[in-house]
Order: sequence, then structure tokens, then C-alpha cells
Amino acid sequence: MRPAVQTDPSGGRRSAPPEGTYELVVVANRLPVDRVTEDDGSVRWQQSPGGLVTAMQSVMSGEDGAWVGWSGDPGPAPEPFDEGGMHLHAVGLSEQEVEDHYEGFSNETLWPLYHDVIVPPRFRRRWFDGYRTVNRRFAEVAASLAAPGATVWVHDYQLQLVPAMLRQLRPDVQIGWFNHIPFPGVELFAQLPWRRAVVEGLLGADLLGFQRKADADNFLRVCRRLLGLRTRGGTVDVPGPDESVRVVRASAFPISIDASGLAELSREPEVIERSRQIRRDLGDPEWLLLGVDRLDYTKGIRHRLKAYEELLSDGTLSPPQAVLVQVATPSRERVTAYVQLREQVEVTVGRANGDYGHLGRPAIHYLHQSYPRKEMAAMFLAADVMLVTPLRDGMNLVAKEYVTCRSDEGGALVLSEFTGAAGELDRAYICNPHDIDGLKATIRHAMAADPTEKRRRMRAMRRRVAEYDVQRWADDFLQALQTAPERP
Ligand code: GDG
Repeated sequence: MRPAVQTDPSGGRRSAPPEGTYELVVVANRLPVDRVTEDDGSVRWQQSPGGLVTAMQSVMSGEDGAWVGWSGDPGPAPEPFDEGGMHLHAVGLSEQEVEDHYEGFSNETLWPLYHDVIVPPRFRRRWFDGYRTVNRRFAEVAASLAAPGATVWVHDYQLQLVPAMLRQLRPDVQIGWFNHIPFPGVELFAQLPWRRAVVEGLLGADLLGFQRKADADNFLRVCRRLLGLRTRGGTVDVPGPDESVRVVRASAFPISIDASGLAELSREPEVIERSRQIRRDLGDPEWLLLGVDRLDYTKGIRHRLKAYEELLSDGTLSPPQAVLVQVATPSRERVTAYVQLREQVEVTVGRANGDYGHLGRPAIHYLHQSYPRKEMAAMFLAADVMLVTPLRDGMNLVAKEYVTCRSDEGGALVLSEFTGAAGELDRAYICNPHDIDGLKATIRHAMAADPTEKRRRMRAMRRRVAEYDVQRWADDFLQALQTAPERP
């Protein structure tokens, strides 16, 4: 039964103990809520946007579900509270732990290493110590919340040591882990000085989920080559005490979005009118090209801008007949590589606008800001060509969101072959973003394509996303976890 709830002055609703009663525990770097401070100084929690939260909410409703995560602010953790039908239990991180575990090991070591070393990963022993300490804290909280035989679903690269730590504390629970980003090939992963600790941490799970089969295969190869373990099909044999063997499964579960919710939003008259207004504000261009990304070096924004600049310089495109809108949501602003990327992007945008813009009609509208979901939907609906050109991306939800918003079957998606999404959205205009001439040709192709053909492609992609939405993803993962091979 759900614990009693009482009001908490911090704005959330605090639940009383007992702990150890939750049948489903989600463990993720961040809580699914953001802290909002009102003008009068009072604090409340607001649900963060995003498909994971939506998916988990429906999976957890009717279940006794808890979510363990960091609040996003350094310092002591706020008291546990209930929100949106979930019990939320914050894990506190000190300023130093944010630096070592989060900004350091997670974002400066693992993130670039797992994204094909687009920038060089940095290996610092102190960072790994912080990572281990914080992973242990998450594991301890999860262990204290899970009911006997509960299911614990751990998320992402920031928490790879949690599965083994949790298994040690609570051998009775079913443990799943899902990786939202790519898993690198053995040649790259082998660089990691703590590679064995990471793999052993992951092998504490019963089921390891990856975005693509290729990621799961990379992990299995790492188990064979670096740890000498035996793999069979999509499973690894993990030797235990007294010659026992525990079987861990690694498979692909491509993440998706809340397709019906977003499609509905994009059909609202207010959103449709806003999309028309956006085009008018931009001077009714013949071609509106759009990019929407976190400002991250994995997203291929520089390559995209280079291709666009060349299309302007060779006269293929000329403002105000064509315009590019690039939304670059602020991200990881304390990490050096991100500061440098921002500078490079802004220099390029400034140069393109200086060379090709007109009074009141820039060639590129660059927006280093976040927008409400409705505004994003209106932008998707307004864009003739969506440019999703990451150098490497686990999945890329923006691609799925764009096609989902196009109930009118208009628009065209240019999509990098290095995204997980390309495996499902193979009717997109697929490109290699490293090949600038090829990227330019793909953009030209998408623009020149026959409208009937474009609609056919859009219809096929929309069908795929509608069928395999985030709910299906979560259900499939949890279903597979329940049926993971029994431990001998
Ligand atoms: C990681 C993996 C994987 C962006 N700007 C705004 C905004 N967004 C939303 C998008 C989309 C989400 O943020 C970004 O998701 P992505 O999948 O594109 O990328 P990552 O943040 O890198 O996510 C990735 C994902 O995890 C899930 O597993 O697909 O590969 O790297 O939903 O729409 N949303 C709003 N305003 C913005 O300004 N409202």
C-alpha cells in the first residue's frame, strides 16, 4: 500500500516511511521534476518535460513506484516527496561530487568516449573515485526503497556501477539497466582505465538494454575480449561462487516518444496558427530549414552550418528565399569543450549572417534558448526541411518528434546515418554528416524531391513512430526484465 502523504513546506508532498515497499524503483541521474522558485521565494516542483517521465508515469501508475535521482542542485538532498503519482527520493551531491562524478567522469570521460571520441576523453583518477562514491549512494537509496523481489530500473551512463552494488545489497531484486547513449566498440572502450570496474558494475544487472543491436553487440564483444567471459547469443555467462553461473542478457530496445500526445498537441489550432505566424515572421520564405539540438559537439551542428554556408556561397540557397533556424538549447555550460563549441558556432553564424544576410533578414536565426513544448511543435510544423545531422547519437528523439508533428504529411527529414533513429526511420533522407558535399547533396535532394514521394516517406516514418512509442518501449523492457533467464 502507498505510504501516507503529508504536506511538506518545501513545496512537495512528503511521504512518511516505511521504506522498502516499492515494487518498481527507477534510478536515474535526475529526478523527473525541476525545482522552481516563485517570486515570493516559495519553492515548488514542476514535472520536467521529456518522454522518459511520461512513459514512467504511466508504467508506475497503479504500481507502487519510486524514482531515485539528483535534484540538479548541489548540496543536501531535499526531503522525499510524492508528485505526479510517484514517490520521489532525491540523492544529495556536494559541489565537489558534481564536479567529479557529473561534470568530470560522466561528461568529460564517458560522454566523449562513448560518442566515438569526437573530442578527446579526459581520464582523472579523482573523477572516478567521485563516480564510485555517488554510484554507491544511489545504490544504497534504491536498496532501501525496493520491496522484496521488486524491479529496479537503472538508467544511463552516469550509473553504470549501480547494478552490481545493488545486487550485493539486495540479491532478491530484478535489476535492469538502459543505456541512452551509444556503447562504443571494444577498441575505444579499451582506453578506459576503469574498464573492468565498469563492465563488472553493469554485469550486476539481469538485463542490459541498448538503443541499437550494434551497441549490445559492442558490449558483448567487450565482455569476451576484455574480461574473457563466455557469451552466447545475446547473453553473457557471469561466473559466481561454487561454479555457479548467472546469465545476463544484453539486447536492443530503441527508445521512442509519447507519439499520440505530441501528435495531438501538433493538431491544436493554436499550434497550427503559431506555425503559420512563424513563417510570416521569417518573411514567408520558400524554404525554411530547421535544426533543434542541445548545444553538444555530438549533434553535428558545426558540420550542418558548414554545409549550409556552402549552399549559400554557391548560390543554391539565397536569403530571404531560404532561411535556417537553429535552436541550440544551452547545455553543460561549465565544461570546456561546450564553451569552445558555442564560440565556434557563434562565429560561424555571425560570419554567414554578415556575408549573406539582409537588413531584417538574417541567413541564420540562431537561438541559444529553450522553448516550451508547444512552440517546438509549431516550429516542427513550420519547417520544410528538418536537419538532424549528429556525428553520433544514441537515438535522437528530435527526428521522431518532427515526423510525429507532421500530421499534414508535409516536410522532409534529413537524418544522419550515425543516429539510432536512422535504424527505424530509414525513409528519411539519410546522410553522412562528415561528408560535407554529400550532406549538401542530400539537402538539395530533400528539397527537390517530388511532393508525392516526400509524403509517402513521411507517412511511413510516422507510422513507425506511432506504432513503437515510448509506452511500448517501457513495456517491452519491463516485460523482458520479468522474463530474463532465472539465476541458477
Ligand atoms: C539522450 C541521447 C537519446 C531540446 N530543446 C528543447 C527541447 N528539447 C528536447 C527535444 C528532445 C530532447 O530535448 C532531446 O533529445 P535527444 O534524443 O535529441 O538528445 P539528448 O538530450 O542527447 O538525449 C539521445 C535520448 O537520450 C533518449 O534516450 O535519444 O541519443 O543522447 O525531446 O525535443 N524541448 C523543449 N524545449 C527546448 O528548447 N521543450
